[in-house]
Amino acid sequence: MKTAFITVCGRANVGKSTLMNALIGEKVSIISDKPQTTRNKITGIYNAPDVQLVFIDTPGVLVPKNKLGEHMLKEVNEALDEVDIILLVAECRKPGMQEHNLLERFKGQTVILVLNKVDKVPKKDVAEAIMAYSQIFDFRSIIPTSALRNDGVKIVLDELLALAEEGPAYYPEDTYTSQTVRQMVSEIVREKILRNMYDEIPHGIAVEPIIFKERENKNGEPVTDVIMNIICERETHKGMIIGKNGQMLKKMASQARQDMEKLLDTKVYLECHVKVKENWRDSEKLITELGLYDE
Ligand SMILES: Nc1nc2c(ncn2[C@@H]2O[C@H](COP(=O)(O)OP(=O)(O)OP(=O)(O)O)[C@@H](O)[C@H]2O)c(=O)[nH]1
Ligand SMILES: [Mg+2]
Repeated sequence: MKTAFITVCGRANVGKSTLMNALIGEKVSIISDKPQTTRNKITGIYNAPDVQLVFIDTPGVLVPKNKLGEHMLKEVNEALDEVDIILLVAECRKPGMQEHNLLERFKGQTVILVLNKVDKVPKKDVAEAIMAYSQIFDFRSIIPTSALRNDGVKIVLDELLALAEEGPAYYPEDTYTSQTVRQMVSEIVREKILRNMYDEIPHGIAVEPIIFKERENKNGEPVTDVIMNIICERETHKGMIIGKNGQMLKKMASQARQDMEKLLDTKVYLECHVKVKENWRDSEKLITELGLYDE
């Protein structure tokens, strides 16, 4: 068996989660166009005969503005400990402060630089970025990709497979994530809020699973009952999330339900309740109560 532990890191919104999902071929991490979509270390597992690659997707590196931000940074730091290979994901431009700081810390480690979103820039920008990065760090390789269009992803995968070393499989060969179903279902709801809400609202959301239960309906078919609390930071945010006549919440819940039905392969009854917990992002007690970082 050949294996490798790979941490996917970089600044917020560069496409780390999109890349990991594309590498694995499954939707493991949620994705949105808002920075700070990923809040936890998320393990994604690539399995093929005699090889297992264990990826850890991480929150975008940021200067913490609150207790939640501190937890997110801690997740990045933990994911960078005892890892075999680092995938540094960046956009096709010259390295900025975040990238310089990370590379300073990666000295002597095996780092593959993924220059993502090549579909958005002229070729000359890609070439300039490659030049600029290769002058500041000895990368194992530099690979331009469009994770969104699945361009270059196979090259990254082949490079990782070539670097995998003899070792035991860490996860059963039929799993593609170590997240629990409850976690995945909560993340689906958060993704829909991130995609439909703007400004400060999406950043101040947490999703708390209240009930998650499989049963059979009267025709003997499997159904899953899911009840979620959507936590937001202000009464005004609550109003926007629910929307006029409840339309916004209904729309987001319907999008979430469809994803859950695909994930669980059962019919899903989803109920979402919106609650206000003022400034929960700055309260260690509320973050703990919400179970966002209990391990
Ligand atoms: N044009 C283009 N957009 C991309 C590409 N890869 C990702 N995106 C988009 O970039 C946005 C951010 O993608 P994510 O995968 O959530 O980024 P991330 O780095 O995981 O972000 P955080 O978790 O917030 O740190 C989404 O809107 C993606 O659809 C790409 O190759 N090309
Ligand atoms: Mg992410």
